[in-house]
Amino acid sequence: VEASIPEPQRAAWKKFTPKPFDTAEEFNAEAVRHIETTLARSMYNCDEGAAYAGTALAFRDRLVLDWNKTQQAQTFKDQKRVYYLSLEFLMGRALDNAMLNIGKKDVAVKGLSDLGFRMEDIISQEHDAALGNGGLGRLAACFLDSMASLNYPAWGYGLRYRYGIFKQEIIDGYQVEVPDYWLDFNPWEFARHDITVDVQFYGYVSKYQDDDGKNVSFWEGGEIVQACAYDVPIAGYGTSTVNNLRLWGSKAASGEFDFQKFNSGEYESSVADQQRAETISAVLYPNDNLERGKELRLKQQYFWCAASLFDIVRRFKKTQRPWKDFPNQVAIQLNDTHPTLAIPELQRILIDQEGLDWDEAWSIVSKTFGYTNHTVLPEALEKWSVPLFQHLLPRHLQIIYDINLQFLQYVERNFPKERDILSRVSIIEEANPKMVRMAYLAVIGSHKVNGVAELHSDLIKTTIFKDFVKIYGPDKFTNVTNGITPRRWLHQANPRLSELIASKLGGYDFLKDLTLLHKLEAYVDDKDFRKEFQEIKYANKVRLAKYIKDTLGVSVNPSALFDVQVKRIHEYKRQQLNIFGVIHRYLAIKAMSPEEKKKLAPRVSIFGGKAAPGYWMAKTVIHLVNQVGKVVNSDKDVGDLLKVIYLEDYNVSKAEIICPASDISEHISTAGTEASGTSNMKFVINGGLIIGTCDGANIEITREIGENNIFLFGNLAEDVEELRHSHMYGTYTLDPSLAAVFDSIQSGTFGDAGAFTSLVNGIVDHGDYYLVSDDFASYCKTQDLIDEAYRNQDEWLTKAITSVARMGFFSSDRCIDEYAEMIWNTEPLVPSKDE
Ligand code: F55
Repeated sequence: VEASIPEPQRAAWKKFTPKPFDTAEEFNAEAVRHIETTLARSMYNCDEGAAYAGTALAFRDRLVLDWNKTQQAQTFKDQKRVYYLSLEFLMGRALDNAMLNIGKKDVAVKGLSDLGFRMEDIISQEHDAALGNGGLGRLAACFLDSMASLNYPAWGYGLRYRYGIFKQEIIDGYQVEVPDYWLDFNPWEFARHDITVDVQFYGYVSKYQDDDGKNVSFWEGGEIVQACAYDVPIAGYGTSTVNNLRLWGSKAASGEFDFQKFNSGEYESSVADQQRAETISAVLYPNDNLERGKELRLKQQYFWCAASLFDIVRRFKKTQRPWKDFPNQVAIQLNDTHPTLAIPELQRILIDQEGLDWDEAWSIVSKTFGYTNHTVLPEALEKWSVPLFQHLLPRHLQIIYDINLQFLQYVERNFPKERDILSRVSIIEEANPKMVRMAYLAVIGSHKVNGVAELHSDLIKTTIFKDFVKIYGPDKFTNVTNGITPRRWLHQANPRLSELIASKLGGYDFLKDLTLLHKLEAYVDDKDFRKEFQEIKYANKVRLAKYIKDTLGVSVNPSALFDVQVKRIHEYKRQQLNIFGVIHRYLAIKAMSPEEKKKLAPRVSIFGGKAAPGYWMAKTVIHLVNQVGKVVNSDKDVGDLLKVIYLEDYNVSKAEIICPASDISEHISTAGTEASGTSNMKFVINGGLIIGTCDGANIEITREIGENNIFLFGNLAEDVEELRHSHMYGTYTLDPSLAAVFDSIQSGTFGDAGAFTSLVNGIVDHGDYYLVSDDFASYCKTQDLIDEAYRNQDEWLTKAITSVARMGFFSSDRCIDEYAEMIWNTEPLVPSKDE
């Protein structure tokens, strides 16, 4: 590339390349320049918001220079790239991460204090980028961080929602949803108005014969919506690699207005057309683990897949390589089934537009994609009705039918004696209406399918994809256990702990190689280290206690045991089990003598998380937690012994305050339902212990940290089916302690009993699908063990330190290396120093 630019231009360019700031003074010069010129604000008008903007823009300048270099180097080197397709990227705040990755935070801290600002206040000015629901979206964000940090040439592709996940307010104990308009000021995105893709919807398919007499299909008519690229730089830690996250925004194809309509006086309808186009990327669907089959959601999926594929193919075609090289140059990872349309879309491009024949095209397609499954819950498996498909994407439906035909013929040849297998594995479910099973299409169109923790990866092979294991053999299915980025979830969230670790390990190398944490075990008996570790936990709890006081007006004792469950509210995650346990504890305290009370460890039960707006049972759980809090927190008999807190609007930046402040966190899903869980990892790496079921990554966490360091309880996944069956057809006995809890609810202890009947009846009368009653005794007993263990602070501390030391496996860097090796077949591109 360098050589292709004539010498005089190169020299001129080099001469004027901006020189990034180095000192506090140079930082201030940049920040003030941005505030005065970019923002057009004067010093008298410089509040914390403006100081945030100035700081962000100063760091952004440094980031962009490395970004340009990285992208140029990746183009020049032309090796295999990874494309991570995800409808969700739950990024959180960017500034602190940018400062960590670029370096120079110390310089900015000094500079800002000269201007009269505290860095903490400036960082908290930033609005979270909340383009995701929960674990799946946050995993994508951790993966971007790791791919950049490990120098993989990788791009994320997603949607630029105007509204991210709604903001949750708790009003009178109920969840109220408020729109999250987050784009007011976003210094981290670059609108690429020159990078657009026209995306087609509706229309019909025509058939022609080309000059060689070959039948060709062509998708015509319908309407066009334009995709516009917005790029977000993703900086790696300890490297100059800056990757790209490309988010597509939708707008009307003709640009501003339909001028014909505009001129003929149909002004309103031309504005309406434009708004309809912009609706596609307007809002993130707020359901996690539930698919509701809305047309607009399918439009979002196709819009994003078509724009991304066009972009990827355009980039490949610039290299002028033959098509057969495509899978050697491009790896596309599908984050769940949401981007599955990319499979028929690539097949369509190759056959309808590039003129390849079917087999040639399919061989390319099926070598390009990998599919990650995140759930076995039946209600979360995506299905789209055939009539809707036919209407919106007629050509894709044909291609899916053709893929299905080829596949079923193959299955029939290989399993001629199996009667029912064809209907079981068909992409088309023979229901009324017929449905397209997206997970099956994803399996058939990918060369690898992975689950996200060992148990989950085993489960998908024996349940939802059992037949496919028989058809393709077991090697198509693999496991990549989830991980988290230690940069955000250890260093940024818990700077003091990170510093303490660095002081013992001789530097911050562990942030790049988390397995180095094992060296901490040598300090488990070191008095000074233990004291410092404990003080840090306490300080983090004081910080959370202050946050609780400031936001809710409730005083909690930072010496109490902080028991935390923060995650999306879902029946399978069993927040109801937790709150029933809290009520059980409350009833016990009410019955205690003063002597007994003295022996009990004070506890703060902290809940947080959003419920999907249409998920009534989840909203009922939120209501119950708040009602219990109202009663318990003002009960003089209880005092400090128990407080119940509902933290409003749980999100990434709040998680960064909460995770370092827990003693115990709850990961208590019905065994076999939580694919992995990732917050379990965030809590343990911050020196908290876990109460959990044998589910998801809890199992591997136990294996790594040792079973003495985790509080496991409850039935095993292998027994769940039989238990459910016994509820339905056997004699069902409710756990007696749980019955007492229900009595207290139904007698109105926590307000209007009628509000909670559906919650109680689901367990008492409707089969207790999530086994709350079956696990209740075991759960309460384990909570008692926790009380006892917490009384012995010395042993508790040993468990916590030992656990941190053994968490090295759960870095998302390890995940990314596994994906690269097993699925993507890609190598890092190490940036050259001299540039
Ligand atoms: C969002 C939309 C739909 Cl249609 C379906 C699912 C989701 C979603 O948010 N899923 C999700 O967050 N899944 C979680 O993925 C995590 C990362 O792999 C897992 O740790 C977690 O167990 C799983 O529930």
